[in-house]
Amino acid sequence: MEINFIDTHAAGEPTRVIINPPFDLGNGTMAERRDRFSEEFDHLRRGILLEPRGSDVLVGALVFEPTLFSKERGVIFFNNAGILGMCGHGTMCVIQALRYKNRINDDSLVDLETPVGRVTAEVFPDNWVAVHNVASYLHRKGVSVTLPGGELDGSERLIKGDVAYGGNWFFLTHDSPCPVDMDHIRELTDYSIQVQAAIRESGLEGADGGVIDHIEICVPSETPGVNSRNFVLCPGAAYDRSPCGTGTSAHLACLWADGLLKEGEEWTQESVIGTRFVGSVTLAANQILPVIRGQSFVTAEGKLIFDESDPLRFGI
Ligand code: PYC
Repeated sequence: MEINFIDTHAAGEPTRVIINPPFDLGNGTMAERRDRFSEEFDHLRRGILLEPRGSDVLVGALVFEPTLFSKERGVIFFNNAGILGMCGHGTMCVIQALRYKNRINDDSLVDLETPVGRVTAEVFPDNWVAVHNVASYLHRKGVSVTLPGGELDGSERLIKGDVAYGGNWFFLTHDSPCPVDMDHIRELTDYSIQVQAAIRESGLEGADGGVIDHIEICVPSETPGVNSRNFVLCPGAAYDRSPCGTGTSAHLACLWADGLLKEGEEWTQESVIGTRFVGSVTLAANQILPVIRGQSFVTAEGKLIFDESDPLRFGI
């Protein structure tokens, strides 16, 4: 089996884009195709992304071009651990891959059906894309989770944060054990994994039992003109190199709920590697609709080869 791919990144976070995947997920909605992908083709999710062909950092996107059966363009995002609801940087990457293949033009609006709802991408020159994300909201404010005792003094640590939705479920905290920068990636990752585990053990959930599987640490930025810097741990323990589109959406929803952001006001969110997205919110029918703007680039094009005699063809 062979699968054509286009590799891309947005603000440093990579996405492997597969346009019209050569395996049959049926003609249903993206939610139905997502379920079929995870039930019947999980070996391909692993094979597409994981080592030795890829790495834990890669996000994948299956893009379904309109057909006689479905007029909508659809997309399913996934990562090293499973399926993602939405993916903001991934949407920018999908748009860049479609643009590279001459399937869309600058200055157009592209609707995408995702398993969690419709998003629209506004395409601008110079590789810029604005993602009009799904409705985002603060679900629970000021929740505490307890981290186990540390090696030094054995005392437990209480971490306070908000639970918010931005297309995925986030626990957002301003409580960082160290500076949010590249020199502290290991510490930030270990800490966020502990927070993830504490959330799981506490039974804390998003609305309708949503799994809170992304941890976002937000601190003020020291860069002039930038509002905030974040570190985002994704399910699967890789950290987001970008400021995370869905994480920025969840953050904007919290800021709006706290009266710290007005409709239309711009918020510049910086990632742990120093790349940026610019976000804002609009309000419609009492819902917060985030718009996240960023740049993405194509880095490679090729075909994945699944050699039947390769025992590791479906990943490590
Ligand atoms: O940009 O929304 C995002 C995202 C989710 C996981 C990795 N990136």
